[in-house]
Amino acid sequence: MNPFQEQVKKLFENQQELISKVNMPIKESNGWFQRYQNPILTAAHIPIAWRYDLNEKTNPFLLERIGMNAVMNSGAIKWHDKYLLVTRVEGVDRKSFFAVAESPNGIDNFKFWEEPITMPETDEPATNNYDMRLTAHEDGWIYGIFCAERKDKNNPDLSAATASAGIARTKDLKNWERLPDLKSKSQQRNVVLHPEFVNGKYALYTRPQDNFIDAGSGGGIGWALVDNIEKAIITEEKIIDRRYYHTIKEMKNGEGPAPIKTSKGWLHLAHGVRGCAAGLRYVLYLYMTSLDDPSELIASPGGYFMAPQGEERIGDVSNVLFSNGWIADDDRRVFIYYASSDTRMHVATTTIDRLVDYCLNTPADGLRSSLSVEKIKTLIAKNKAIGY
Ligand code: BGC
Ligand code: BMA
Repeated sequence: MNPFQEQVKKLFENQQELISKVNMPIKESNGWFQRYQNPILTAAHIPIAWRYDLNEKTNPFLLERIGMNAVMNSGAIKWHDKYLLVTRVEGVDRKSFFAVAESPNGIDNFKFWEEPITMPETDEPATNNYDMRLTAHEDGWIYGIFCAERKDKNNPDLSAATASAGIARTKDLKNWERLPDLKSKSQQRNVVLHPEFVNGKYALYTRPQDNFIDAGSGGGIGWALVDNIEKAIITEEKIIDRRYYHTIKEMKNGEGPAPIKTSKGWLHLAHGVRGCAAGLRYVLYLYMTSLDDPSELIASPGGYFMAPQGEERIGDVSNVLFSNGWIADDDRRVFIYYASSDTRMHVATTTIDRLVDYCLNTPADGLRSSLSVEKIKTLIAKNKAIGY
């Protein structure tokens, strides 16, 4: 082996060591979920062959030719007994694309498939595609709905952009059929397909917004029924999970992954955003809707479920947790896949029963300091009555 080949061998060995690292749970005290020691995917997990020209003649210095920046906001699905993420990979050129990574246990040993996804374009190609939500729909297709971002041609500001929902479907996660983007009167970034038909129609969770960044007068997470997914148009949209002043979702909120069906209702994971002196703070929260009408809110536990902690707080866009993927397993375990600070992917595990209990028994946000105190006093009295 010559020195070049030695160096190549080392690259592969180091990566193999990283990928095969066992991920151990960290003790959490609140019982809601379990965090794990290591991120499950980072830029360093991206295959060597996507980044390096491994030919000594054309790359004598063994330079990385295509730099990668981050692996984040990933859709998730259990597929042929494997835990699959459709990740958002971001290159050093700030372009995101989708790539599947697979794990045998959902917690570690995540490995990318051979090539990133080739996502067909529409007649008006997007500049950037990101944050795919996967839905195994009862019509037999797996849908991926994602944000397709384009330059706003009607606005001379160089940064002005538009966000619309790109829609694609697949049967094998390799070959994707692109459908027309969702037509909606407002911009849309966080659109998620409900897994079942509702009144014979496709149902979408939406997030109407005034412009590219601001949710503005868009009151929260929306709901819309669509006749034809191959030509999806929103004609009527109603708000099902509102934003409120001085809460974790004051500024924006958005549906995370497709909801999980439980005997007590649909379980939803979402993100909430508030503004502060340090910029926007993104946290994750839960809510539940009715089985009879998935657009009817039945539980709204107050505050956040997960917030950035320790090194999760730091990254390209600091102070952000974002999740667009979770898997409910046959044994009622739930794998929550979340990204921290637009940089890396993590997993947290819990169970359906814990999440439902959390939703139904965590007091709602009273929206005033004095009501927060009342909630605590009620709990103290309850504990006192049994001797604590
Ligand atoms: C970025 C997203 C971000 C959005 C709004 C996009 O250009 O790629 O990560 O959520 O802007 O800030
Ligand atoms: C958004 C999301 C994510 C991202 C977050 C923080 O609006 O759609 O892509 O994680 O901002 O930058």
